[in-house]
Amino acid sequence: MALTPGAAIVGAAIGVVVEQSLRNRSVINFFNWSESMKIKQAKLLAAAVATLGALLAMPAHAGKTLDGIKARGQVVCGVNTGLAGFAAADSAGKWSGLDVDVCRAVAAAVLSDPEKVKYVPLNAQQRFTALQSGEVDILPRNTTFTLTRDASLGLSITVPNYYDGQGFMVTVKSKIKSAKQLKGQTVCVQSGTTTEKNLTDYSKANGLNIKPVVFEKLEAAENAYFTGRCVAYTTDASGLASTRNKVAKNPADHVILTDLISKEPLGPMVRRGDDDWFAIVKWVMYGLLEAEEYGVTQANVEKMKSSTDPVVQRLLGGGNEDTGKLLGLDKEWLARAIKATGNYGESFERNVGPKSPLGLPRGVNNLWNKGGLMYAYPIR
Ligand SMILES: N[C@@H](CCC(=O)N[C@@H](CS)C(=O)NCC(=O)O)C(=O)O
Repeated sequence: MALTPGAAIVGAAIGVVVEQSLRNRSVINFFNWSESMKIKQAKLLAAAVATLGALLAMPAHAGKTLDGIKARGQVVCGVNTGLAGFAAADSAGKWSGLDVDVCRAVAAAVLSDPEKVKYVPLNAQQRFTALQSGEVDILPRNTTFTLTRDASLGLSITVPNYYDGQGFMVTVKSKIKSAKQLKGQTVCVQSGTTTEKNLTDYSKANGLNIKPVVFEKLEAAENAYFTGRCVAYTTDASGLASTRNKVAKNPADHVILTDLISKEPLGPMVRRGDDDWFAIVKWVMYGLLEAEEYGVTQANVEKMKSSTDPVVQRLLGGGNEDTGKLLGLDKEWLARAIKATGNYGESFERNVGPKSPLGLPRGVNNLWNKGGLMYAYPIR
């Protein structure tokens, strides 16, 4: 049944309203039936309408996104315009990064090929419209999960792939050591971000009278800071590390303050209303975390297929249980994703970890059993 989510909600609502009306004595008295008949018929009618409501409320176009992906042979992935470590293209046009790995892993799971991804670079303002309109299938673009974004954009938040917080970068020369020392100062910030809102909140809450200098484009905000237009530049701490490393003439001239003024759980979003696609993205993310937890790596995934550990068997499609079937995929969906990007820890180390150019510590992005927040729901 092809129904928009709006129609489904109306259907369910009609069921509830009619059931409640029929429970109301004044409505029943109006028909002047005998008391028992009234109740029996009211119950029957209520049940019928409630069932119709529930039927109407069933997901519209289950699997429509996946059908489209299969038909075109590509996952269309909305990414950053260029944030080294998360999503950036090299001179040959090859994309890499922690967010890019989400696209690659999903493409490996659903199309058996991590290369079958079309990358659409999106700035902060463009990103949600691109997903809402269907221009992209998935949006892994250093995007913070918030209530407003979850509840008002017609989009769904999936699973964080990087827990971050908002920070500030200043010049070493400024001798500023903490965010509170930014009282009355200019701070460069990009519009259409949580960053812009957090900055205003933080300034207000602490009586700092910070003067935001707002730019629509990332390069403009970065350039303004590096040319001395602002005393500080603010964004997610990971973004600051990326900008300092890639854009600063001399990274050692800039310091990222240790103060974080917000929580920024970053992760991919999908369009609301396609539960099957939502589930696939979610479980690919969980699967890569579970692979790390159980020691399945890019290098050993083939060998691990003959593991006798039931958990590993389930991850790699070795035992009798077929998790792929439940997602509309085949048995090896996750084995392919792991082979494409490595498990979550491997992707983290390669793209943003201590030995990468960004040099970010694993910190809260470690697994739950190693003191971090990364906790996969069980693949079973
Ligand atoms: N996590 C924040 C900020 C994300 C964001 O867009 N950050 C900027 C600064 S690092 C960015 O990536 N800009 C790239 C662009 O717009 O092209 C959010 O979701 O609003």
